[in-house]
Amino acid sequence: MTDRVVVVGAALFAGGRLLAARRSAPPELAGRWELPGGKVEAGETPPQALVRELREELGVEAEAVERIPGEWPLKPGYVLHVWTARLLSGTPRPLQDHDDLRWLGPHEADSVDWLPQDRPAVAEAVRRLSAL
Ligand code: 9L3
Ligand code: MG
Repeated sequence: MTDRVVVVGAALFAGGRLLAARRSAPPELAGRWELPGGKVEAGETPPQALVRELREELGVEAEAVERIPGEWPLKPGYVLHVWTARLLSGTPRPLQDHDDLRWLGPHEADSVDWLPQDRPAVAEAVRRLSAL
């Protein structure tokens, strides 16, 4: 096994819309939009990491629903996995690593400048959103 790090991103759905988060750091990613999330830590499952990251980054309680098939390479040694997620309580606020949030309807998903690695999963998330 390699020591590949899984980064989990959340396609967080609420009210028929998908949450997009604009990164404020690091400088090379600042201003680009992503599915919020972060690295799975030792001893965590990806759904547990997703719950923790959304609590830390957005101040909300959420639960992972299902994985969007596929994985996307990030920087060397890192891969992105994406899970759909349901908002349980709270209103997302950009507490760390983000400086703006937007709830996007299915027809607005292309209105932000997504990180390239997030685009395939965003496209699939929007398909699922449209089918809800
Ligand atoms: N990343 C890409 N797309 C995402 C997320 C959550 C993260 N949807 C990339 C950005 C960083 C790395 O993964 O290079 C680690 O993410 P974080 O822990 O800084 O959020
Ligand atoms: Mg993060």
